[in-house]
Amino acid sequence: MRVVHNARHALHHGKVEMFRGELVPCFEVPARVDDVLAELERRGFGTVEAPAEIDDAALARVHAPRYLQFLAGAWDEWVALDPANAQRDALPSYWPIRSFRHDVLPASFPARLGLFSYDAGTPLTAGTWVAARAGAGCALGAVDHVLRGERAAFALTRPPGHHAGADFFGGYCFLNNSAIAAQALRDAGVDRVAVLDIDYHHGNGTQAIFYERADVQFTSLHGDPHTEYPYYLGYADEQGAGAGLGFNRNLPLARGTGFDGWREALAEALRGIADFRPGALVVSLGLDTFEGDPISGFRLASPDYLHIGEDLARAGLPTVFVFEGGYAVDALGVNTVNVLDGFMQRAG
Ligand code: Q9C
Ligand code: ZN
Repeated sequence: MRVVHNARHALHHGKVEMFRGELVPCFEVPARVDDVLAELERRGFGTVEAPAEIDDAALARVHAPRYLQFLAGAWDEWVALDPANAQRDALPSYWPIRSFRHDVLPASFPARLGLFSYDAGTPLTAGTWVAARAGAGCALGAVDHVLRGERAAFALTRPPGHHAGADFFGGYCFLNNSAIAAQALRDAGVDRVAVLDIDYHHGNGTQAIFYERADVQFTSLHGDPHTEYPYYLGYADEQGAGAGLGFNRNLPLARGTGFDGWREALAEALRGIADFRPGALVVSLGLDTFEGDPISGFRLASPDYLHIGEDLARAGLPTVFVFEGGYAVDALGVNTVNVLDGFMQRAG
């Protein structure tokens, strides 16, 4: 399998995130991708390559121009507030919730930081824009391989993407790599694209981006938002709206779910995807469903990920895998490569 690897990922390196009243060390760390790369090498799995330079037009197919502009200049604005900020992550403190205006773009940088985000757990750092933009390039590179006839390709990048919406960041995500991949497949002429999100957390950004569309179907398996992040989206009754009604599917599962229950939900998700008759599949590949994950609550074990890969291959679709969450760094390489390996073994 072709692996398009973001060599610039470590330029995004948050120090701290806000958690229950204190700043704690980031869970989303550069070692995550390094561990996956090391496991690919150890097993001699796949061909690792760098992405081609990207065209920002592909980002603007998914993200709002004023949001992209904000991201591109955010670090310089942060440091301009106070030169000492060069040593600190930028974290928002204010958010325009119900009754506030979203159309006015405040001159204040901290005000715009809050306008374009939804949590205080997603630090923006000196290299965030460069790393995230290169990561979107990896997603586009993986799409190119699949368009050229490869059965599957993997975009190995961080920061992750599925919580980022058209004009907001959050959940460690800035650019929605999976949405950018799905849109690029559409733009290349694939009539119907399915996105399957198997990260522990609901892919609220991807859902929101495609919610009113019938050409991109979104399906997500995740921890029940009644108790799990991102809390405010990801419920089973969210089925899409307008032209997109019937093309969004959420399968929330209780915290504590093990592989048997999880795999039944996967089978159900894959039946819905088959009914849609897509020309390609984008998998938001989060590995935070692992029993050892420090911030999640499912109980999947390392060998289970081989079966996930096999089940996904049985869908018989050209498949773009996009790396998302997964924070048990020591097991992350094995679990990730298990999915890809199981897929290729079954795909032949
Ligand atoms: N201190 C992804 O997996 N908050 N994002 C968790 C733990 C945010 C996860 C709180 C979790 C976001 C891509
Ligand atoms: Zn996650």
